[in-house]
Amino acid sequence: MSGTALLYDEEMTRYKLLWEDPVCKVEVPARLTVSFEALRRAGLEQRCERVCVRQASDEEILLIHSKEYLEAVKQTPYLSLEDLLTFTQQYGDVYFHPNIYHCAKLAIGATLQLVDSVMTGKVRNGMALVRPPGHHSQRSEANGYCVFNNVAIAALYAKKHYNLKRVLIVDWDIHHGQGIQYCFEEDPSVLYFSWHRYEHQDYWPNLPESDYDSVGKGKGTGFNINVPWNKVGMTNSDYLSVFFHVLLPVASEFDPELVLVCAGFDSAIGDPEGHMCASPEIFGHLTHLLMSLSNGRLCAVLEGGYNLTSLSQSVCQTVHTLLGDPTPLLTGIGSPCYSALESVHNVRAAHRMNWSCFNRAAPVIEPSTKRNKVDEGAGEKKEEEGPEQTTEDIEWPEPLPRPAPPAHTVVITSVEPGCQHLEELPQAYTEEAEKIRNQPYQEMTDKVSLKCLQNIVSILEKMKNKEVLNALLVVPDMCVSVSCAVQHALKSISDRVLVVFVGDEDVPVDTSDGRVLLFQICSKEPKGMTSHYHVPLCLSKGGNSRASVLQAVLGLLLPLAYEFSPGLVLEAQGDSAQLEGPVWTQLSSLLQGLAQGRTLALLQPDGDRNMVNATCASLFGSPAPSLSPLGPAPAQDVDAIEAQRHRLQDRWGLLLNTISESRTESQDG
Ligand code: Q9C
Ligand code: ZN
Repeated sequence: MSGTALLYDEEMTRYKLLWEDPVCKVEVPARLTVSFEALRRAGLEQRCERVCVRQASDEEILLIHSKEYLEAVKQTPYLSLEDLLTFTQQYGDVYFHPNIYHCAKLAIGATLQLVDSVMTGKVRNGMALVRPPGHHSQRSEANGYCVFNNVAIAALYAKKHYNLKRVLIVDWDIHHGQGIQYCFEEDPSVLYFSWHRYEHQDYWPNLPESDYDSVGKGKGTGFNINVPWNKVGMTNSDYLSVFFHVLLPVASEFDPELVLVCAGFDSAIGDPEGHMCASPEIFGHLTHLLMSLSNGRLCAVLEGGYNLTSLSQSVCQTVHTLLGDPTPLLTGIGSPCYSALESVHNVRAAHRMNWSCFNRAAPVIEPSTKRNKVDEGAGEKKEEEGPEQTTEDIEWPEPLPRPAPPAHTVVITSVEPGCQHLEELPQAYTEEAEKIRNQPYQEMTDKVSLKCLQNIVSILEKMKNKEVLNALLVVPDMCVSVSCAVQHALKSISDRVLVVFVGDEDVPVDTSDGRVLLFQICSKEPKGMTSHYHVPLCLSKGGNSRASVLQAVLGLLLPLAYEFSPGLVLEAQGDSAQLEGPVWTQLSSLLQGLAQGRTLALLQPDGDRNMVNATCASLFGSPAPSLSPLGPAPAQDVDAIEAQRHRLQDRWGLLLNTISESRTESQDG
């Protein structure tokens, strides 16, 4: 099952602000037309399955909204301009137009059509480009440009029609979707995650309940996760930090059956509302990371996004990833800023009793970020805001195209005579393979090994030339093969190679010069560990516990890897590897966010045939199967993970998830 749905109807551009209102002037029809046009120009619209948009029924609207409110909105097409203005003024930061009710019904209908397409297996994922947005609207209230709560309705609709028990809503819009929070606060079947510009409650909608300590109520305790941004200017690193250290661990533990994304792009650079600095490419990565959940069932629904350039670029990045195109390179990933780290720390602390992935989290820092606001107010004058135009003048490079190489995945499962192999190699590569074999591995003189090394060199060359995206090789001698692949990759592809090795072997790669980062999941306590580029992680039974491996991958490996920024990922299983197939597949899928998807996977010939098949599927872009039930990670595994974090976090700042006494605000930026 594959395919990406796109939902769009020009009718949703046919309403606009009819009077002067500086608060609403950014919410314009062009938001949709430029996004759609950008998808077209990039050839993305043509690659999606166009699904038609319908109107929502009253019954569907009533899943969330009151009868009285629906009836009131129903009358708006017949109001005079003056009455429309009066009607509008009962609500906050929103406007009505004679055609907005029609558009709002289409926005819900498009969202529900998307849910149907994904849940019936017509497509794997998709995006709905809609206006008006939804996440601020409440049971009996329009708010923040929103009339009906598209995504909240979709969550209940999905539960009702597909009997879902767990739905995850990820709200990456820069505003708090308080409307969604109110809907599901007491509902443990819908996990709502939102990050939002907050500035200690100084930013709209200025609610105390948008802070990190609103964790849900009653049975829903733990199922509402708020990450407040207390400063503007947050970057890709800050966003990734929250994904790795907050959202993804909880989402994996929750194990949703469907992911709905409130895809607002006012959290991107250049947005006049958000004032953040994350690049459009980050949404390609956020999308990729979320596709590791729910067997890839993901519905992205447009919310905000008011800089037309940034918006349309971000929409394209999201759709590229939904279609399976190689992820973009991110540069300059590292430590989150102090304020972001404070938020990460506090939200983990607030949820430490709710999720076992957080059970080691430190308590809320003192003075709390709530009190900072009070202190600031009482103390010296607030920092000068500067003119509003500061982020509107900002410039950023246009995202690069994300072409898919002609061959997605090369698979070579045998080097026996008569079996599949690559075509004849240029003389130079044959010689190089011979040389590598002859250096430390003279004992390996048989033809099979030589052929195998030649295949490795050849495939790496094809990756470099962008003829091949990724590859799987079954190799007779893992250590020689890893060594050969690393040597050739360093020479030919990139000066940074990430090696992820499962097993207890002494991996023969040189991690002394910072060009190779070796992450090793093993079962024996490693000897010395001094290098910041060798990360041996000893887990019980070599990674027998799904929860441990996942915690290590999300909280340790991915932050390290994104900061290291390799040009190639080498993933290999040695003799003693004990990872379960689904865990390995999940790992492999997540790692494809690195190195623009350039992955070389090496497996042993005597290994599990299912492992080969599962690795192939993952490299081809199939969604990884979910890992439930996760269960809690054994204490000694968490000890091992935390020991590595403490050893490495001075060098690799994206590992930080806690404010320690040694790090103070003054060290920031
Ligand atoms: N200067 C959405 O993005 N106005 N709604 C905030 C702060 C309301 C945003 C004013 C912004 C509503 C869907
Ligand atoms: Zn917004």
